[in-house]
Amino acid sequence: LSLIGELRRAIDEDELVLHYQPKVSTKTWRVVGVEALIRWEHPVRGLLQPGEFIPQAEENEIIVPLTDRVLTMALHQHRIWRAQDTPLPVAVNVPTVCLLDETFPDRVAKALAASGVAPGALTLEITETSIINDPVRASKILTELRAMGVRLSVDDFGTGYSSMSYLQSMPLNELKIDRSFIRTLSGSHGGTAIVRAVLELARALDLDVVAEGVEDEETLILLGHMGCTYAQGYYISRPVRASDLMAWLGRPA
Ligand code: G
Ligand code: G
Ligand code: MN
Ligand code: NA
Repeated sequence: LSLIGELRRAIDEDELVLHYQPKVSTKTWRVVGVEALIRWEHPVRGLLQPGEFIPQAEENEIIVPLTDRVLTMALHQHRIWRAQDTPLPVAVNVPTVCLLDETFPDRVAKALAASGVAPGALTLEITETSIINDPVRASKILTELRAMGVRLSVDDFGTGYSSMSYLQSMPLNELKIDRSFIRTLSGSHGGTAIVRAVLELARALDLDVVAEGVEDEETLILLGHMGCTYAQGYYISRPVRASDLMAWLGRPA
């Protein structure tokens, strides 16, 4: 069976699972939300990471039902957390194909309605490159999503080699500074210029900023001092299954 054929089966037979990586406040170190990251519990090959199947899925129409599945699972998990008095906002990664698909806002609306989750509890992470691919179409779809009350975040910010003019015209809420700029903050690297510039830009445009890829305490503290409000990364927590997240938060699963 081809990978795509197998993925079709995986969707039908519930082999796809989500892990969750917390996003924390750099001031209080409290969790403010989680990013859902897909894994595949393959019956023969074991637990597969997204890098092993997402790139191929994105070349095929299977990415559409796969993304719908991820949305449904993430919203369902939010409902469970909410019932446990832990209503963590969830972020889902949106592939380019979906961002440029006119039926996407409607599919998101249906997933929200079916789960009974408030739109504001959902963040969609969109890569900068997929916005730049087709800014006119992206803008139309992002405007519809924003009008529904969903939050919009630009993932991997700073890697798209873009003019950044889209930042003014699109209804965004958040920038996630790519980890390549965060990695050089601590130790002897001393590369703070880009991060400072992004923070300044975000302040002017009234956007939240999340630093990705925080791998040590020094970086987390430095980000707080620089005025970066939110952070995510292995130092805080790796992506973990939902039950482990509750344990990490010190709550019964
Ligand atoms: O979890 P990991 O670091 O291996 O993720 C690798 C890449 O796969 C990241 O770029 C991430 O955005 C992407 N990815 C993870 N989960 C999903 C998902 O549910 N949908 C899509 N489209 N991409 C995902
Ligand atoms: O493209 P996206 O930002 O969605 O990628 C998320 C991926 O980044 C996940 O696969 C996750 O495992 C990985 N990731 C998260 N935190 C860190 C980190 O601190 N260091 C590194 N190297 N990767 C990270
Ligand atoms: Mn992401
Ligand atoms: Na990223």
